[in-house]
Amino acid sequence: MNTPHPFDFVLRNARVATASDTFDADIAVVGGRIVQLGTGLAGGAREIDAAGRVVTPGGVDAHCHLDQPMASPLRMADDFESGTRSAACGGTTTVIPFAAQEKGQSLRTAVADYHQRAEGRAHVDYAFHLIVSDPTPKVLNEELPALIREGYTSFKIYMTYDDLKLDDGQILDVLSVAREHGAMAMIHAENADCIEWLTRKLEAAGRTAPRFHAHSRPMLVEREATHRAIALSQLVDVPILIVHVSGREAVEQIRWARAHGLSVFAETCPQYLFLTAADLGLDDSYQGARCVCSPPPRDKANQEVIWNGLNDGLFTVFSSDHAPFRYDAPEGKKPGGEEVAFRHIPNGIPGLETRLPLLYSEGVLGGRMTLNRFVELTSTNPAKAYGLHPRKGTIAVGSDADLVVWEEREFVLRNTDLHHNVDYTPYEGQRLRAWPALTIAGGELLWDGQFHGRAGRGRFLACDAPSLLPRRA
Ligand code: DUC
Ligand code: ZN
Ligand code: ZN
Repeated sequence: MNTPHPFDFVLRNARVATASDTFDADIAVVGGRIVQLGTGLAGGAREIDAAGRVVTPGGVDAHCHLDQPMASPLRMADDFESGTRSAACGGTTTVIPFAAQEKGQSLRTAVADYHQRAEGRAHVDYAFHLIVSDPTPKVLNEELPALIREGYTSFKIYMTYDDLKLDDGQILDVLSVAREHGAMAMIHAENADCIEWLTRKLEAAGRTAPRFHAHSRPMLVEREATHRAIALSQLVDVPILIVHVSGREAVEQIRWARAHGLSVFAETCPQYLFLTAADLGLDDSYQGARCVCSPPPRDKANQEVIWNGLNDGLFTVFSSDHAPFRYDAPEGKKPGGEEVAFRHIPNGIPGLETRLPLLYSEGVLGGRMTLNRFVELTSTNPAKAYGLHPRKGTIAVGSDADLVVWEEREFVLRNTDLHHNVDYTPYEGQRLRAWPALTIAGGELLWDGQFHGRAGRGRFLACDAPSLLPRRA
């Protein structure tokens, strides 16, 4: 017997953009997955007419921090509920935050704890990266290999932050596990000792206002660590991905590595395109604490270097590095209620919801990159880099029906329009030219100017081996 509606849902008349193609099609969905693409498809139980609008795959934000445990009194402003709500309202339908190991803690315990934080709260699908801060023999030989097999196929290692940083020998050990077990190693590249030395000098001179955060982490500090990370990966013969690259000097190191045939991937973030060090303050006002993040934003010339790298293929992934702290809060940028020296200001800015609209507005509509490159950087490549493709990151038969229908309109961004739990956006007053009209996840409408999510509908995704990595016998 013919059912009247062969499909659960049909998105009609879409101008579909993937990383490789742009074409007109209806998109038919059954059971949350795309089952047909073509023109004049049969009817769906539910239909939406996209009327020639651009439709891209839902965004994959492969670098965001949600409800990550913090030392008292600090607390992240967004948990899995508010973070994934704001993600969906900005067109992101998959997030990959971090299950962070504390020193002395078992990696398994960190993962179990993080699952509890996510359980029943996410509006969109999520996977976990691991943060390895204590690579004991048990972690290296047992926990990490087992977790990689179970679907945690990427991890971040830090070259700075006292509670997270690894020394070079530890990095070599962890990279060796990535090589042997086929995981993607993400590296935060800043030289910890240089930062500490500069910070002490600044403090001795009374220079403790937020703007001096940028002085304590000049590009040299990032350049040196980036070069060292590349050398360590070469020694182990394993690809790495350098996260949140901020400007010219790190970019030069990555170009050098590529020119020497090394497999070095790179990520950048909106703050390196839309903010400069001046946003941390031109005087000693505390307001600049809002934009304290690491590496710090640089200057206009460096923004151009980052735009060029996005366009010419240097960067593989564009992520938010959403690390949300409220500004006017004792658990946020004013720890314990005080305006503190820059060393004590929690690092990080919100950006999950604004990542795609910023890049679509200035990148695609500003004529700086093609629509297909936008899709590649924000969805397809992050899904490939972390073992979620082709379920995520594309519009194809068999993929999850995670879709963004774009509306091109000019407006001025206000934090009051956003859905995170943060009391500011660093991009307040930014002129935007586009925003998602609709966000659809697994065939369900989550955003159409109103939010229709449901905490707990988002599922945990076990990741496959990253498809950007070579297969080893
Ligand atoms: N830098 C990081 O390394 N992580 C979170 C936020 C930040 O600014
Ligand atoms: Zn980092
Ligand atoms: Zn981060």
